[in-house]
Amino acid sequence: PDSPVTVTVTGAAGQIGYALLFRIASGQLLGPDVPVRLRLLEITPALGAAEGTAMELDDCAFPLLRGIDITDDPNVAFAGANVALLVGARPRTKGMERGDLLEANGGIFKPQGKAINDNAADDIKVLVVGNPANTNALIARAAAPDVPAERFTAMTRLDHNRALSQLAKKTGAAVGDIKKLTIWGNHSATQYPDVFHAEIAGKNAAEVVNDEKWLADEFIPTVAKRGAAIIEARGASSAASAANAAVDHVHSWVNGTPQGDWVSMGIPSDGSYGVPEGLISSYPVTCAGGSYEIVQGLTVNEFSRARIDASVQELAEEREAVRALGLV
Ligand code: NAX
Repeated sequence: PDSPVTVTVTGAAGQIGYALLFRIASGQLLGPDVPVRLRLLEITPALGAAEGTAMELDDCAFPLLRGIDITDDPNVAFAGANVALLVGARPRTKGMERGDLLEANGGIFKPQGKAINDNAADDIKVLVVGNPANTNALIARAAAPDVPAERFTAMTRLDHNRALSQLAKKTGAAVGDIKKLTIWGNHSATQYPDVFHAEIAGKNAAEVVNDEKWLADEFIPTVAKRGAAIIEARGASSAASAANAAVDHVHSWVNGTPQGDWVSMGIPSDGSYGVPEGLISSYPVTCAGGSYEIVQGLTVNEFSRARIDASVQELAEEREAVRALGLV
């Protein structure tokens, strides 16, 4: 196709934006023969920094990059957008209660959802990266009644990739030999990385590991608290790995998942696996033809059930909180 795909990135001047934009422009998001047009949305004081990043993008002379627009107006940013990566968010600062955090992010994701509703292309696909990602996606979705709900997704692919890597380290397997791992629930410390259906070179991963104590006391907390460990080590939060996961998420959604494997995406629940309908919760999904489907029929053991329920409970509480604020 020679007409470019329009990709909008919010928070474009931030650290994830800096790691993300060059990969999109180089063709890694959509494919090596798909031209892209970038739209960068930033708050007014960061427009200069976004301009600087755009200058560097120009200086890469990417053959697929057909233009860059920079704006602080969501209506302009999402006009004709085919893919929207909502990265910019209000971080939790010292002393901030969860209610304050949700309210501040409501002030960002509600107007952006409306701007997507009113301006984006019919095939718009939205990935929310900015935290709290699942509930920010819920807020944006609620503000976009004309867009099919399933187009609003939240990123748990970084958690998925972290879990793959930890499991590979533990078992000595190559990452590429591990399939069918799942992140369930919220992108938060309650998330549940599930290895019970995963396969390592064709063998059941839980059987290969054969160590429930390691799963409960090492694997799950290491994956769930990896973001904090990165901040501790690096003095800044995950950026390149987050950008990489965003590229993976959209690439899978647009170009499909391989036979015999699946990925994790935060998506509006249809009630599958006992998750209340409408919550944006992470599921195992396969992708084909530009859409995704929840992997059905997996047996959920007691170990998994308790952990999925706890994370989903947190999502339900976040939904109650944003309901009380009139955001959904
Ligand atoms: P930065 O603070 O470096 O960048 C955020 C950018 O967003 C800033 O340039 C800011 O000006 C911009 N921004 C703020 N409000 C905006 C608005 N209304 N419209 C447009 N732009 C706006 O943060 P960064 O490290 O890039 O992280 C971005 C978000 O990703 C954070 O919310 C972070 O918590 C979240 N993350 C999510 C992850 C996930 O797995 N879902 C992992 C990585 C990351 O922690």
